Amino acid sequence: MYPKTMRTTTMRMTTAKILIPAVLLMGAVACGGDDTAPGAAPSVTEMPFDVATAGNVRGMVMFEGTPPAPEPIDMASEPDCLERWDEAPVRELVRVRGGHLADVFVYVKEGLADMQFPVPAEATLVDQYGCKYLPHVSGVMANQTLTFRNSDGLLHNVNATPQVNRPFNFSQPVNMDTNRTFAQPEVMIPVRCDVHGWMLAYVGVVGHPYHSVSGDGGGFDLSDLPPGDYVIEAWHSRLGTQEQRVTVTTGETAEVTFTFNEGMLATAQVPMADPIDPHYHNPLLVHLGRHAHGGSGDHAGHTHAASTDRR
Ligand SMILES: [Cu+2]
Repeated sequence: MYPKTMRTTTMRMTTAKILIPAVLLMGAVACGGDDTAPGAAPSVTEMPFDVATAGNVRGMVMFEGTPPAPEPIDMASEPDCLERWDEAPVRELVRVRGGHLADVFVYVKEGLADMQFPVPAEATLVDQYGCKYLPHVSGVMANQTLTFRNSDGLLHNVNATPQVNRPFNFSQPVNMDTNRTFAQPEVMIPVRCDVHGWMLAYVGVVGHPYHSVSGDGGGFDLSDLPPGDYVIEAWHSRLGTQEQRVTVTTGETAEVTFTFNEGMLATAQVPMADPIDPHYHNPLLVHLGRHAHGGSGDHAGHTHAASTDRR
C-alpha cells in the first residue's frame, strides 16, 4: 500500500537502501538536525581489494504457507496521517507477494576477515510518513549516517534500543531530519515511536557495505564482493534467521535462495525483535508532547505551522 501523495518516493523506498546526497545531509544538519560526534568515522578511503576481481551474490527470499493476516492500525488519533493512505492502514509484519517475502535483511555475516571498507558518504534514510516508518527494514554500515526524517509535521519520537550500540531516544515535533550513527555492527536494532505504538522499524548495522533488504519481489543484491567464501545471513523480524554458504568468483554472480515458512512463526528465535501492541497509544507521551510544544489543543495545526517556519 502506498500513500496518496509522494507515491514515487514511497516506491523508491521499497528498495534496499535509500541514498541521499551528502550535500543534502549537510543542509539537514545546518537546519538543526542533531549530528553525532565528529571524528567517529574511520579514515579508510579505499576498497581493501582490487575491485576488478569482484563478483556478486544475488538472490530471492521465498515464503511457504499462509502468512498471518495484516493487523489493522487504529490511526484515528492522527487524522493527518490517516488521510495519507489510500486504504485503511495495516501492520503487515510478514509481507508476502506471490510467495516472495519482503523486509528481509540479508548481509555478509562471515568471510570478509579483517578487511576495512570505506564508510559510504550517502546516508540511509528512514522516513516517518503517514505515521509509519518507511522503509520498515533498512541497513547501514557502522559509522554511516542514518537520517530519520519526519515528513508528517506532527510529533514523532524515535526510540532506538540496541544492545551493543548506544541507544538513543529523541523527539521530532515538526518536519525535520535528525542524523545518527551506530559505531558497532549489530543485527538488528529495533526503532519505535513512543507516541504511536504501532510504529516499528528495524535497522541492521554491519561492518562493511554488503547488505540488502528484500523488496516486494523478494529479491536482494550483494554486489561487488571480493572473491571468496562467505556465510550469508537472512534475518526476518518474525521468522528468525537463516544462513547459507556461498562462493564468489570474479565476474560471476552466485544465486542464493532463502525459504522461510509459516511454521517458523511459532518457533523462530529473532535477535532483538520483541513484539509490540499495534493498538498501543501512549497517552502520557502524547499529552507531554503537545504541552511541550506550545500547549496548542490543535496538535496537527500547531506542528504544521512550526514546520513551515523550519523550511
Ligand atoms: Cu510517531
